[in-house]
Amino acid sequence: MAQYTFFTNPMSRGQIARWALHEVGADYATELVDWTNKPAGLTEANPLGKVPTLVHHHGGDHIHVVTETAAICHYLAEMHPERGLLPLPDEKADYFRYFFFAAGPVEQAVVSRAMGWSVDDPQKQGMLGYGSYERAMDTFDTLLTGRDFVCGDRFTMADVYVGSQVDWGLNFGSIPKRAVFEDYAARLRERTAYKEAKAIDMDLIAKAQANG
Ligand SMILES: N[C@@H](CCC(=O)N[C@@H](CS)C(=O)NCC(=O)O)C(=O)O
Repeated sequence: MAQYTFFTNPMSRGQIARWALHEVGADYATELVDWTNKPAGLTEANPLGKVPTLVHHHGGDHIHVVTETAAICHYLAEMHPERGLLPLPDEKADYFRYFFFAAGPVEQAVVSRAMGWSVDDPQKQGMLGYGSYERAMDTFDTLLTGRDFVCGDRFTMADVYVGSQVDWGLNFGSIPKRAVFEDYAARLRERTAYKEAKAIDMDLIAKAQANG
């Protein structure tokens, strides 16, 4: 049995987790999830029925379930420390700050905008974790300016998640096409693990489209 069972759908945030799996060289088996007929294994592991969901097999019946894409990325870095994707002591502040900023405010700002939700009242904006879409994007821009990666000049697992928000956002027009975002995404697209993971998901998407 593979070390991990990976519930995913190629057209989902599962693409981020697959990239993370390839960054750590994980031994994993993919369980493709049909939205209209979810496998029992998925809903047993994750009652929310969302992908990505990762089941870590420790031998025998002992498993650990990890959900939430950001948590899956960091968990994989923890389980495979030899890959050097965890932050060094001096990098931890940036690592966690950027990781959580991308998983919280950036994600909420982008999704809210996609849903057509906006709040103009400054007082009500104070209750939103991201303030406003414009504030969140300007802050994201400022955070990424002047560095190659989240932790400076060294790639870490935070870049898989933060970078995926940027990569996905540029492809789907949900974040602005600014040089800082485009340059960062270009650096990340050079990663071998990124290319391997995307090739698998693009192939699955092409096959699904060919089958109608
Ligand atoms: N907060 C979750 C969101 C996961 C999520 O919404 N996944 C979507 C696909 S991108 C999904 O599983 N949708 C199917 C459904 O809700 O039934 C994460 O970051 O992993």
